[in-house]
Amino acid sequence: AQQFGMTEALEILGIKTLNQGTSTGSNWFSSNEKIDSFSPVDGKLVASVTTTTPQDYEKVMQAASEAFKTFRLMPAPKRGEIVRQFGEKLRKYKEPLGKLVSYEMGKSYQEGLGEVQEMIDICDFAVGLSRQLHGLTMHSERPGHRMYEQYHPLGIVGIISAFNFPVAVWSWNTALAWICGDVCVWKPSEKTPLCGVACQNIIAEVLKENNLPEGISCLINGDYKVGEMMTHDKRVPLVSATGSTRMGKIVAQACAARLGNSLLELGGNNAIIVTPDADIKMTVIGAVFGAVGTAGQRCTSTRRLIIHESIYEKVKEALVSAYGQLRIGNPLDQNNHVGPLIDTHAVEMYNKALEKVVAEGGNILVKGGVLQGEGYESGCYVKPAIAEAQNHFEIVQHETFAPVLYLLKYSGDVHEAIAIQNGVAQGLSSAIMTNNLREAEAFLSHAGSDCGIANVNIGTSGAEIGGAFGGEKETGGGRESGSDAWRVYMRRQTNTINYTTNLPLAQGIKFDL
Ligand code: UN1
Repeated sequence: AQQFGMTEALEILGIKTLNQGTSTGSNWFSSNEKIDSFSPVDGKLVASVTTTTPQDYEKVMQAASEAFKTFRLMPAPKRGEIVRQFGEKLRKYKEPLGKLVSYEMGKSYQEGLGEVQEMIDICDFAVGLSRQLHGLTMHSERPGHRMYEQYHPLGIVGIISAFNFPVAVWSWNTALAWICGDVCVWKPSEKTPLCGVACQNIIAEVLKENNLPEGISCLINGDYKVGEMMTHDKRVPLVSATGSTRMGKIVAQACAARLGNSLLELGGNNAIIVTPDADIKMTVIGAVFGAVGTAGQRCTSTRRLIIHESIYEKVKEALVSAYGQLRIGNPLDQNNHVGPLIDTHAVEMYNKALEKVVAEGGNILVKGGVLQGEGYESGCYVKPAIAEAQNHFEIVQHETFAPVLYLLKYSGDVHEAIAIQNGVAQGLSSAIMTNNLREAEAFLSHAGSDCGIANVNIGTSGAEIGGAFGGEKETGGGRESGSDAWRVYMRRQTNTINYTTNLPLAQGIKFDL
């Protein structure tokens, strides 16, 4: 049951009608320009945020640079304690924050809560990791020498996040960066700036309670121009960016031009291979959640089903019947499965994709359309659609951030299906539904799926935080979240120590004076 309404949730999170948009922690700065955040749920103005000016950005960078000097000296497990307290706060604020995510972004309340849960989980993960930032020791080739490696804090980490996971992706980056001794500057999507303000208010509480300096967690707001302040800034050794492939290429080039690092999480074009042995019931649940969850606006959303011809009709019928059950409407009403798209521009893209698939020779199986009338005033609610298509269609090759699912047929063995699955520019998530060991292992083998995530008997979306998250090819190659993704947030140093009174040179070189 929901304890309180949206007005109260906004109040708990410290959201005002007009919010200052630049922050170094407890210090906030405002400018004359503002971004209005409209909810795709009801089309209403939620609140506004002021944008970051170049002068404000300078203040942020100065605070961050200063903070780094002390934060890097704090023992990692003590930094872990700060992240632990942040996780505790997130538990406390889970409901209002989940609600804001749902209202500002449009995903279902359950998914909003799920997103906050991902934040809590990554905090727990980072706390443990704060005692495990291990390097290796190696044997020196010289007598009386010791060699080992250390991981040191990197500096200021810039984070550019997307609207679809307006809070979780920030926390994947910050929770790790903080335990690594870095300080963070975050530019949330200009489509979900209030989620940014709410998160900054929560972490500011923690930093204040621990008497930590300004600058450990900073917030900047605005469009790509504000993002460019960071990508071009030599003081930012790492920019972690989530968004479109187009955006990622710009970020990567700007960072590379100054030999800075970028960590990229870009588009996906995720497929589930449905083999003759697939469990149809599981396939349908996995595929439908993957295709319509978050209204098809996850990087991991299922966009393509590659179905064997022997069960094609059966799967098709089951999907059509499942789509018939979907309830579309206010995502805060827990009876609904599908909420709105982020804005009317996204609706346009959705409409174009459906037109294009028909123009290219596809066959619409479940008709789409924009919903109108009571409850749909925002103009952002669309019907999830299914089209029979072919992998080479331009529109199938393209990531449309909307609930459009393409059915593709294969007739040969699993290798044919894998070739279709890999036959796109993106490489984020992939899945196979099979009870056949040979097919499953072929899919996971060196010659199998070329994606960063490859699942067996699970859909493409909903990855756990414990694994490294990211993908290959046009997805950008970055890895965030679990496993050893933390290494990107640190700089590695190799140390050789001589504890003798001789100075032998490596490679046996003789150099006598
Ligand atoms: C994204 O869409 O940017 O695996 C992240 C998932 C979520 C994260 C998606 N845990 O679907």
